[in-house]
Amino acid sequence: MTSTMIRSLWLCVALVVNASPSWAGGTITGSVLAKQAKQRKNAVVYVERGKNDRYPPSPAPHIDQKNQEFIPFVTPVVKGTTIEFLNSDNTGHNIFTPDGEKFDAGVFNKGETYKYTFKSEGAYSLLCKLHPSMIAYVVVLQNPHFAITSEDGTFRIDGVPPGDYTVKLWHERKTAEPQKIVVTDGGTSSVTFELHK
Ligand SMILES: [Cu+2]
Repeated sequence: MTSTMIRSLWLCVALVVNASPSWAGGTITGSVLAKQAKQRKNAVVYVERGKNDRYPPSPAPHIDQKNQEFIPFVTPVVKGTTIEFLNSDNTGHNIFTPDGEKFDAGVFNKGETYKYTFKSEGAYSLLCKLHPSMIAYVVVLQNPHFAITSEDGTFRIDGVPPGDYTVKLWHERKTAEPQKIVVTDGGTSSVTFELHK
């Protein structure tokens, strides 16, 4: 057997191993409909209750402050997640939230960080006492089956264990009816949310 043949054989073995079914749950996709196109993005679509009672925290999320803006605008996390806040501006910033658990990071400067662990589910607005135009949101959820809608209002949540779920939507200003769906192993379930007041 030549070395080329051996290599080809190995390639075949690798392909067969890769092709074997290894479904890791199903997919939830869909879109958000809104009269104003710009309202379709930055909504959080999420599974209300996952199959477990507890989930590990979301992996090391950061929220930066740059050019007097919080980046990103919306950060969904699993309950119990610690978010690290950064300041990349040459000016000092404050972060506080009047919502839920309420916290106030005081003022911190470029290069300094502040960490906060979100213990209760809910949406928290983030504000800065020094710059009233600054706003962002942290949406604290029970489980990691969530997605943020893109510019065109579409979203995709992969790896959801099979089962019956209620899918909900969070939006800065709008609401939408929760949707019931069934997720199957390897299947794709579609949901459409219509935004209203
Ligand atoms: Cu600020």
